[in-house]
Amino acid sequence: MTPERSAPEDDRRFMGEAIRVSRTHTGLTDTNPSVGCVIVNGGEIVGSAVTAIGGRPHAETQAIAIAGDRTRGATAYVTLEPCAHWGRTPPCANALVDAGIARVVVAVTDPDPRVAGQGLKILSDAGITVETGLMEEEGRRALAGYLMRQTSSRPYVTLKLAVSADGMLGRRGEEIAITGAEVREEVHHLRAESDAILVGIGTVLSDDPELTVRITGLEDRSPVRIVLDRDGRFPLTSRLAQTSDIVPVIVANIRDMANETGHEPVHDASCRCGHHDHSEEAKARLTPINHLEVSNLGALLKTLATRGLSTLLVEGGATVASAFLAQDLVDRIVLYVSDTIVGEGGLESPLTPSDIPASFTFLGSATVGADRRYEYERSA
Ligand code: AOF
Ligand code: ZN
Repeated sequence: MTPERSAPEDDRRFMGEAIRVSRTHTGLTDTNPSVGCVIVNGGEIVGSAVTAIGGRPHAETQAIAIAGDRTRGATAYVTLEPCAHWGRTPPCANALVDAGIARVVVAVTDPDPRVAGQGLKILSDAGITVETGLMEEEGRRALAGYLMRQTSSRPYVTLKLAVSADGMLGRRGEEIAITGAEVREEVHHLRAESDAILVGIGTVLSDDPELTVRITGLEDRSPVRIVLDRDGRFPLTSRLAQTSDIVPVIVANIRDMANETGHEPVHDASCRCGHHDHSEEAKARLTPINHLEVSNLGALLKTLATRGLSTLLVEGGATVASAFLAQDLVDRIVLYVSDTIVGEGGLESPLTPSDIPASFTFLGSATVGADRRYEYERSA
C-alpha cells in the first residue's frame, strides 16, 4: 500500500512526540529500553504508547491496540527499530505488518543481536516503506543507557557537579550549600531517571547523604546507591546503611582507583576480604548491603551492567569525579554553577565551565533558580 504523503516538519513533529513519550518510562523498564511509538493516520495521532513499566509489552503492540482499525495505511514513528525476536509475544515488526501499517519511520537501529537490522528487513520484505535515522541524535540521547550497555557493556555515566563562583565544591570539614532549592529539585529528577547513583566514601563521611529521591510522586524511583570505599570505612550508622533495607546499597572496594585494567573477583557480604568488619553482629546488619571487591572503575561498571544497570549518576566528590574523568568513563557532564564565593578552605572542583575537556561538546546552558546549569556530552 502506498503510504500517505507527509511533510518533513510533520515527520519531525511526530518523531519528537515519540521521543517525548519514550522518556516518560526512562529507568522503569528494567533492562529493556524505554521506546516510544506514535501511529499517525490522516495527519492525526491515532495511537501512542511507551514500553510498559517492567519492559513488556513493547511500545508498538500497545500503540497498535489503541489505534485499532486506523492502523491500515498509517505511518508508525518508533524511536528504536521494532523487534524481530519472539519473546512472550510475537515480534513487533510482525505486529506492524499484520496491522497493515504502510510506512515505518525509525530513529535508531537496535544493536541487540536478536534484532540488528532484522526488524527492518521483516518490514521491507512485507512491502512497508521503511525510513531510518530521523532525529537519530535525539533518539540516541533518550536511549543512551540501553545503547551504552548493549555496545560497551557498561552503564551510561552522567557526572553531576555543583560549583561555586570561585570553582569550589564545598569547604573542608564543613557542610555548606553551594546551589539553591531549584537545583536540588532538578538533581532529584536526575536521580529518578538513573538506575544507580554513586558517591565516594569521603562524601558519605562528611555529608551523610541519603541519596534517595524525595519528590512527591517519585519517591519509589530511588536508584541503587553505590559507595566507593577503598579502606572499609563505610559506617553502619550512616543514613545510607540505615535505609539499605528500603533502597539497595552497594559498597564497592576499588583496589586501584587509578588503574584501568585488571581482574575483578566479585564477592558478597560473606567475604573475608579483610577490609570490613565481618563479626556476626555486623554481618546481620550488613545483610541488605551488597559488598563488591573490584579491581578498578572499569570493572565496577562492567559488573553494574551485568546486573542490568544502564545509567549511572556520579554525584561526587572531587576524588571520584577526577577518577572517572581521568579514566575517560564520563559520557555526560551536568555542571551547576552558583554565585556563592567559598574562599578560604575551599575544596577545588576538578571541573568548571572554563576547563571542560576538549573531548566534550557543549549542549547548552539554562538558568535554574539563582544558579546556572551547563551541560556537555562526550563527542561522538
Ligand atoms: C521493541 N519495542 O518497546 C522495546 C524493544 O526481553 P524482551 O523480549 O522484551 O526483549 C528485549 C529487547 O527488545 C531489547 O533488548 C530490545 O532489543 C527490544 N526492545 N523493542 O520493538 C519496545 N522495548
Ligand atoms: Zn517489540
